[in-house]
Amino acid sequence: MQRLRALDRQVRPALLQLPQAPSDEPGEHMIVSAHVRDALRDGAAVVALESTIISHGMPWPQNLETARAVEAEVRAQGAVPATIAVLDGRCIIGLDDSQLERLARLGRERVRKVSRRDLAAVVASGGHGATTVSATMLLAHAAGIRVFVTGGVGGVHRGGQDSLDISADLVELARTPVAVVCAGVKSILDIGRTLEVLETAGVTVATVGEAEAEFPAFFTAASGHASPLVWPSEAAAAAAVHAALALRLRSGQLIAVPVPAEHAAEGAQIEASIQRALGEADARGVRGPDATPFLLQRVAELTAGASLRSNVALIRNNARVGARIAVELARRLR
Ligand code: PSU
Ligand code: MN
Repeated sequence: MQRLRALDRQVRPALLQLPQAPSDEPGEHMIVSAHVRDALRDGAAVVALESTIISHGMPWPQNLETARAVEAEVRAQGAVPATIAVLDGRCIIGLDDSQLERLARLGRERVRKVSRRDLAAVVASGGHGATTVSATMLLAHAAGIRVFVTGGVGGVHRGGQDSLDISADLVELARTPVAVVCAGVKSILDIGRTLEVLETAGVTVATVGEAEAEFPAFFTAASGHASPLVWPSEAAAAAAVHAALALRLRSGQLIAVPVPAEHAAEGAQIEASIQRALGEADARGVRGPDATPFLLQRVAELTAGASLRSNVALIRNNARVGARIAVELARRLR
């Protein structure tokens, strides 16, 4: 911490030139809603939120309820939420409530799951897209948003060393300077290999919590993998994001928030369900972009909704912590 503070003092002069405005021009296909634009202009805290979790990650109507609750948590901390999605071929940064409901009702059949590689195609076709962590990060960055809250990020799938099924989220974290606040990586993935790829890609990975904390596995705080860094507070996390911006690192940060003990799902039950879902995916040949939504849905079914309840509580908790980081970062940038 001491060293970080010294670093902060050294780089502070460089911050005077830090652009408040987006580093990449948004372009005609991107609409930044008025309340988000105003907040960014005023240097207020803004938190980006993704939309794949709404269309593909949760069933109706819990998806809409959760999306609204997450936005409310962000507002309660004094930050402005900006849920990001593609509607009618336009990238929208900061859905209003009717757009949020529209996206939630359309669901996975009528909304495409969109990562970076899919973005131009969905815009060109005038269709609807739910942005994954990768596409949400790049759009948030284009709009000038520096903090993004989600549930869990993608990673290296189990067996990824052979299939090379490695989420575009990891590559995006390597090249886009946005801090992604999440509850770690679900054990539907290979957590150890995910951390290795993040290290190779130069992504700062930290957990907000007690010293010696493990990198969390979404439903449980323990993953068996030490967290590369641990921040004792939201302020410390914000200081690291601030230093990375000042250093012009151009890479992102992954900030993990362990599940609060009272919301941890039954570890053993979840693990058994994950094993079964993985077996089913394999047997049915579910691969590629369909793998994550399939596994999440099957785990929710197999745990009779326990994983979904845990999921909702977790994301709200992430939103609270992420918004506090955004508020502290905005204060430092002022
Ligand atoms: N992990 C979760 N919940 C999710 C996702 C991942 O626990 O909703 C979504 C996110 O949008 C993430 C995407 O960016 O799945 C990763 O998909 P893939 O594994 O196909 O890269
Ligand atoms: Mn994949």
